[in-house]
Amino acid sequence: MLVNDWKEFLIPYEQAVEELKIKFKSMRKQYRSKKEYSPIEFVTGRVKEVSSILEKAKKLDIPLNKIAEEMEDIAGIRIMCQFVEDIYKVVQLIRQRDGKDLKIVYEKDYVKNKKDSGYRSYHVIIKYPVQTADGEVEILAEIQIRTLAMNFWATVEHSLNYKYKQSIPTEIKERLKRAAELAFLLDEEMSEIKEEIIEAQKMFEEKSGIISDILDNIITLYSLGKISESTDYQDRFNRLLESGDIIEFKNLLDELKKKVQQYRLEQFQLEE
Ligand code: 0O2
Ligand code: 0O2
Repeated sequence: MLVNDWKEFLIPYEQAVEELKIKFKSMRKQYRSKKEYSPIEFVTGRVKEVSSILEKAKKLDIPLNKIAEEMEDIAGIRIMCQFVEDIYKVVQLIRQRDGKDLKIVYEKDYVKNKKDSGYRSYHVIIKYPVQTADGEVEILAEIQIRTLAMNFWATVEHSLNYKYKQSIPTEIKERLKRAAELAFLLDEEMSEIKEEIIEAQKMFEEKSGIISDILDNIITLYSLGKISESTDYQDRFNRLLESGDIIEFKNLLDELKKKVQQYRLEQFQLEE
């Protein structure tokens, strides 16, 4: 192919990369505008260099007239996530679009089944329609979904591969494999911290709910004319605020609820 032919050949791929980047970046924006946690941290994309296409075609024995059908990653999108679980949420988001603006061809889970090199990422190969001046063309694209730690490892390993022209010394290969495991350990550790943070947030919300119910019931007691009892409960509540755990708050709330119910019933019977 001549230089100009390559330029023309790559136009739909460039368009696909731009469109897909916008689509995934706007998913992140939508989560953020709803003040929700986004499983997408950031998105990058690239069209493979002509020299890399030629190299890969040679390696995989793909004739030049079959590149469009057989080379899956001429258009590449990379989605970075904070946590491993987010990768699967993003895969789910992509699956929801299957048959709409893209078609999933197949998926490769290198997160659960790491490659020999130590590489981890989730790959989704899609067919993506691009509208061109000559009508619609459907191109293949590869979406790589990975954590920040996986991305860090893959970037360093990729640049070492480049430096050593694919033949990294055995000792360095082994060290890279160990580093990949350490990166994965970091991901697992971060996931556990995430669970703890979510747990702590839930506890905080539950405690705030109980505290506001206690205050409501103390006010109700007061409005039912039980002034001194209401003051006693207020004192107990103040002491709990200094050192009480959630169980003690729950117990105080149960006691208060029973009292309020009892006094309401008495008042109702008096009125009859
Ligand atoms: P923002 O506001 O910086 O997040 P283009 O210039 O149109 O070809 P793009 O996507 O702007 O394409 O450039 P590129 O280089 O593909 O995109 C990289 C995007 O990822 C940029 O965001 C970078 O800021 C972001 N990025 C790169 N590395 C990191 C990183 O380690 N952490 C984080 N959080 N973001 C990173 P944008 O889209 O310019 O927007
Ligand atoms: P580039 O420069 O990123 O575009 P093969 O390349 O034959 O092993 P195949 O069938 O093309 O595999 O698909 P695979 O294994 O899913 O890999 C496609 C892409 O995933 C690669 O593209 C890399 O981007 C990435 N990848 C796969 N394995 C590794 C790895 O061990 N280390 C790093 N850093 N990246 C990896 P390209 O064309 O190889 O490279």
